[in-house]
Amino acid sequence: MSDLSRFPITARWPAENPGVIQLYSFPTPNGVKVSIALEELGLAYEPHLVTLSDTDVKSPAFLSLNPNNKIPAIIDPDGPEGPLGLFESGAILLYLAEKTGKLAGRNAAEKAVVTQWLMFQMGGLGPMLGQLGFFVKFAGAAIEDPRPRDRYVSEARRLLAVLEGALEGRDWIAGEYSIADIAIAPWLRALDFYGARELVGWADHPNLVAYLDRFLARPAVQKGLNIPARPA
Ligand SMILES: N[C@@H](CCC(=O)N[C@@H](CS)C(=O)NCC(=O)O)C(=O)O
Repeated sequence: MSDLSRFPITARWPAENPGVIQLYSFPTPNGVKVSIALEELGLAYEPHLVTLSDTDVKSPAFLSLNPNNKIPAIIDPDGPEGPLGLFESGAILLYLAEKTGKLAGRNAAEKAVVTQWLMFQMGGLGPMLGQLGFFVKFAGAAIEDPRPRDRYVSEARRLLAVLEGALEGRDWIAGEYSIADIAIAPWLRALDFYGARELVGWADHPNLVAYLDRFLARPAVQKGLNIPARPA
């Protein structure tokens, strides 16, 4: 029986099954990357709903696992050197792919390309579309100065054009389906939630439209998108 008591987060979100990966998350684009990867990889896990409110992500219990107060985070009781706590979705995806030997390329060259697109998402697409959402849908929408919003609209358009070109003639961004797709596609899906599809010319990107449909048709994706379940 695994003992996770050295992780203070387990006092606030107790592990019913401490022998499996503990997932602390909310179904946002960053959060679902991990639930989708866990589903795709067939790993056993226990999801815990951590909302984005300060009472959750800024609680001492959550900060003990991720001092950066953001979901997702995991504890793997069966880590390489004993139980391992981890945050940052990109790091978690790489860790899970390495643990299983799946979804990150079959040789060093393929792994490097998967990592390249994963970094493109982590350093570019995610932060830029996240800011776009802030200025179009959330609190930033009330700001009258159009420059921040315009800046993120043009960055989003630029990044979408990069992806549209890279997907020409291929189903998945690094060739085979990989953790890079699991990182990228939920962010493309978020454009609809932000009401920003028209702003960024989504319909003018046929490769992206087909890519997102292909991603959403996967059973593991459909399941992972709703884990942890939102409160009723
Ligand atoms: N770079 C981080 C970003 C995670 C992130 O932005 N999480 C958001 C939800 S999508 C969050 O927890 N926000 C809560 C807050 O900032 O207080 C990752 O990829 O894990």
